[in-house]
Amino acid sequence: MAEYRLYCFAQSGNAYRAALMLNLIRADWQPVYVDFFKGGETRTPKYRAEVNEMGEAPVLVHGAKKLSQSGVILTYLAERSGQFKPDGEDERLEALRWIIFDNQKLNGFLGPYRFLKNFARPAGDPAVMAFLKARALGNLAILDKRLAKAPFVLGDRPTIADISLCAYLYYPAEEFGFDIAAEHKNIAAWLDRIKALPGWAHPYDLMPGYPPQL
Ligand SMILES: N[C@@H](CCC(=O)N[C@@H](CS)C(=O)NCC(=O)O)C(=O)O
Repeated sequence: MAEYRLYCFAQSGNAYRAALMLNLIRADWQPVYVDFFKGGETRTPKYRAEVNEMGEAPVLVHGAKKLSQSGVILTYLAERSGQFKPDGEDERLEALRWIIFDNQKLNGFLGPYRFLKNFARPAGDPAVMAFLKARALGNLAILDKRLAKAPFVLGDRPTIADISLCAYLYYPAEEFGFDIAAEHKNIAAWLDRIKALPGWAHPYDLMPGYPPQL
């Protein structure tokens, strides 16, 4: 059995953060497929009792530790590996600030928008979709502006803040109905820089469950 096991599925940008980090740090890891769509696995009493009481993926299992929340998983892996680790108190707090912004405001709106557009049955109500899209675009603009200042979110080198924020941005433009990279030139260049890191892989190649069974 691999050292790390990650409960995940290919369409989950939240899980991609952890999967990408594991690959970038060259960890010995294996995915555990979560049947999110058809089986509704995260909603089952068994999953909530045995895997994650919050009913979410990703979950990282490492020895006796079982961690959820991608920001916690990223922090744990950065501290253990010493890679992509914010340096000192100021950077640690700055990384946390962007990870929380990402969870709540960027992928927090973009993730549900993409879910309702592609995977939910029935698809999202148009008013809800318009709200989520406007919020996501406003927050993408904030990230694009930040990335005009430096190659990575905290400066010259990539950290867990970058790995968190890029989570949904490699999925195909058709899944959003708009091209994030084409419309945000600093984000596009930053995504290319992350993609050039050794160990980078696309979410659909890194995690099981593509194409999805709906
Ligand atoms: N803030 C969490 C979000 C995790 C999350 O919402 N994961 C989705 C899959 S992409 C999920 O399991 N959702 C189940 C639900 O909300 O019921 C993280 O970053 O890990």
